[in-house]
Amino acid sequence: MFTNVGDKFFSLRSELDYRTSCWQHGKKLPKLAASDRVILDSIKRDGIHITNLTELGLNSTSQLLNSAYSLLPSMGTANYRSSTQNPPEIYIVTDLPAFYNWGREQRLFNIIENYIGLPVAYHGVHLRKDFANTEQFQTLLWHRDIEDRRVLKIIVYLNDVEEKHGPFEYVPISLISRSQAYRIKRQIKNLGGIDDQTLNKIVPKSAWKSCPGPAGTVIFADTRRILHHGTLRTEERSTLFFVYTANPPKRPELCTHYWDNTYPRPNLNREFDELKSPIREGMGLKEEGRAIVPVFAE
Ligand SMILES: O=C(O)CCC(=O)C(=O)O
Ligand SMILES: [Fe+2]
Repeated sequence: MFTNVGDKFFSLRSELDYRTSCWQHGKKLPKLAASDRVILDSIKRDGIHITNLTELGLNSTSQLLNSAYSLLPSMGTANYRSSTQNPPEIYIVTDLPAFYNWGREQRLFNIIENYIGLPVAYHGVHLRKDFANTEQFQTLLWHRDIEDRRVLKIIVYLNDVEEKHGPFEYVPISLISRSQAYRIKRQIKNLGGIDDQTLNKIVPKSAWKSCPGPAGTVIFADTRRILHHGTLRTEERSTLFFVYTANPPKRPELCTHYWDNTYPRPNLNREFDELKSPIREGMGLKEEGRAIVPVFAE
């Protein structure tokens, strides 16, 4: 009982500190161009904004794509068809400048800082290939991410994504009532994630919003606020995931898999010389200008 009261007090205190910090930081938020404000307003309102690389027009995009497309052929070379649950193949590419630098473009950071309302922690980048599956598991189940109060992911599609490639899918915030939200929370607490059949009984499939799109589609999503998953697919899907929270996040221990050894790094042989960074090893977080970024051992 005392622990319970202690926990409640701690959580109230931390909520109060969070709100105070947001209020204080509100005066320091960077100004945005009108087109970037459209992105911010849409993430604030809906928890999501969908655009594409051309529309964003960032200078480092061609380097990002050259690097991603040179690494993709080395992924998913095993025979994956034999199992009903094929987990994705993920490369940590956080310490490769072509990937890292795209995700720290100042315009992106300014949008994200305005959204999160606090100094930003940029946790890193995954290059990811998802395979055909017949059963829902891991992020194919409906869930909300739990690393922080706001978790902003930028997802870039590297191939055309139709229904058969398993697009990102979510339930619009405005279509979930309080009682539905309560039932969803309980199911996630009990099961970790919800399959399509179970969610359909709480929020009908007609309300779900799938996000197909051509290669180059860019999805800004607050994966904490929106109930989401990757749809079951019959064909491969290749993507990049860039991940940001406030600094420090509420659960920093859950944010390390963008730079620690949870997933492999690509095996860079001579062909990939231009991708190599002089600094390779993930070491934690440091402050750089307005933002907190992972640091790498020299
Ligand atoms: O695979 C997807 O589209 C969603 C992955 C996911 O749930 C996440 O990165 O938070
Ligand atoms: Fe997620």
